[in-house]
Amino acid sequence: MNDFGLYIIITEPVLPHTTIAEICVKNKIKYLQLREKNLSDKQNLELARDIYSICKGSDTKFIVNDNVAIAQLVDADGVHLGQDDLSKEDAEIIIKKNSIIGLSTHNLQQVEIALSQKPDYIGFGPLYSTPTKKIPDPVTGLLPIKKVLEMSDQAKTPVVGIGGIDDTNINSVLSSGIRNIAMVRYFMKSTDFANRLISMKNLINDYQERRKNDNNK
Ligand code: TZP
Ligand code: MG
Repeated sequence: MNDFGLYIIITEPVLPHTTIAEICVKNKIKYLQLREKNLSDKQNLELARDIYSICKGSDTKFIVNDNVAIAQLVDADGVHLGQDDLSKEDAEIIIKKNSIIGLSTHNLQQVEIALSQKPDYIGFGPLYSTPTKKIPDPVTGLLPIKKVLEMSDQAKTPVVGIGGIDDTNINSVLSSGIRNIAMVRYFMKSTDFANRLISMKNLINDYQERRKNDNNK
């Protein structure tokens, strides 16, 4: 299965959106998502165009949150759909063939339904409480992770843990078995994004390497 480590979501960053995108490309972040809920479609379209032009041809795939029309207009690599967005099936009618589609899930029932639709990855959370979502789903905690990973491994679909993750709880999240991680505030509310990104990327990679070595013993 293609686990990828860090997934960066841009929401109200303190740095310019384009700076965030440039740093992600430089550090070969696999997925970069534009998630701006408080901007107009016109503003989102402009941002999406700029970010796409930075990601184009790089290792960083550009994903648009919610808005399938904007994804299609800028030729983005994919879309991320929540429980209240268009279904994967409907989105596929609109967006280009072979687009990456990620689905949000917040409980085991949603995980089962999402996996049956064969997305490219699923998000699961909020693992911890978070003010980033206006109407947050109930906190899942780490207890369901074992089951979520069993289900997603069987479906050969990567899971991205999300919600309230930062430098204080990242080790617990990794210990739960989660291998892909999305964070909004920890990265977006810091002017030190580049350094935070590099240290977090290294921390996750080192952890995965140790786990691989332990499994080979
Ligand atoms: N989906 C579940 S929690 C969340 C989303 C988009 C927000 C995560 O933001 P943060 O700031 O990393 O807690
Ligand atoms: Mg959504």
